[in-house]
Amino acid sequence: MINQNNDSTILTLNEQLLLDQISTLGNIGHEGSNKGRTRIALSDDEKLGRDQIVSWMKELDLDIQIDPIGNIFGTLNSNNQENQPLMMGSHIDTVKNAGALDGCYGVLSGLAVIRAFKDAQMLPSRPITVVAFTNEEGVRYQPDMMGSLVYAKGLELKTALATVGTDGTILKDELERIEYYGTFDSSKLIPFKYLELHIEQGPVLDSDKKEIGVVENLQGISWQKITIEGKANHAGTTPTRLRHDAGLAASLINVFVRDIALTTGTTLATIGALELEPNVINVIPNKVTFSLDIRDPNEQKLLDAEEKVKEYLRKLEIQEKVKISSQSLARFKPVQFDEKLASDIQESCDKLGFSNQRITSGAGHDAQMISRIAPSAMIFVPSRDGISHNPKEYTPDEQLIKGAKILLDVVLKHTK
Ligand code: HGY
Ligand code: MN
Ligand code: MN
Repeated sequence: MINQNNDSTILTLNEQLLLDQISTLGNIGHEGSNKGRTRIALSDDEKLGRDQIVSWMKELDLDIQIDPIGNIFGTLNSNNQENQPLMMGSHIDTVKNAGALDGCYGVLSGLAVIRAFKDAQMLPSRPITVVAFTNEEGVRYQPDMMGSLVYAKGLELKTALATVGTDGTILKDELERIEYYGTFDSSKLIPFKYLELHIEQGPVLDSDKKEIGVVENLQGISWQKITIEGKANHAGTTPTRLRHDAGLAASLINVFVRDIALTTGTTLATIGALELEPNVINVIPNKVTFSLDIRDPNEQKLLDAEEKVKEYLRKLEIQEKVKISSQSLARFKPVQFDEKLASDIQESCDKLGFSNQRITSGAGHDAQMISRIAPSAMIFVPSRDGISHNPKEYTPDEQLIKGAKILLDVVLKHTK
């Protein structure tokens, strides 16, 4: 018997199974004690995570497809197969020493929504697809949000496949090695709408004591790799005036970008990865390579910050007698999400009685790429103390369930 009235009071989430799956996936790549888990994109541990997602999709009897960048699509068919799918997604790759929720929560909640349809023996009015996108974090292969960017035609597949990782590996080789170099032509699967449920990863909802964030926009992101070449010399015999100190120059750049952030009050700047050469205690570094992550919700301010950095690098070359080069790794403008879908989310919060507020996403997400090809929006739940990209990332179970209930309610609105 297929119940066609699709009333959310009949559809219920298997809450415990969702929480159990978050914990099971969170154990894959776990490094023990308080080190969290590490599932860098296309690594052996991430393959184990992928295999786990695929097996849970099989349990739900979904139509599973892998595309040539390794995106994993699981689709619940409907009685109107010709309708475009309602899509939910996120990612299961992580940064180093990560929490259990970033990305995984959204993918597993998508599966929980589909499970609610299966448990109630309800066929949606359109297919429902859950996607785990490849390489959202961009830790090993830049840019980040790579799988969703290729899917949204913002990056050529062959360019992505040829990407050289920070470890010297070629992305396509690794995709083949973990057996996720798929053949599915995902350009045929354009979503009707896209929803992504995610932890906020910042402090706003937690400090404002709100249960749900209705994400209306996402800030601009600029990633670059900066290389400084100086001159190695003896730490004990080289007078300061004769130094070509690449390490010093890098430190000055860090202070400079912090000043930009303090001046605008909205720009954020981070040097997250840095390598000194020869990296020994008594040698002035002759080379430093580091990442520079600059973000701002306002495109003009982001452009201004990039311009200021460029000018400062030229000035520093003369001042410190070093050579400085920079290579762009990722550049995404701020994104406005679909207002109709955002108000659907807000309406569901009000109906279910969950406190909520509009919010800007500080983090990058696959939704920002999918918004190029379909109306997209995001639902946030609070991160305790705003902590994320850290094993201490935490959201209470009851909060995770509230987020999944909103996801289910909004999906139902579009699949009746
Ligand atoms: O960098 C980001 O904001 C995302 O986590 N990839
Ligand atoms: Mn994420
Ligand atoms: Mn992340």
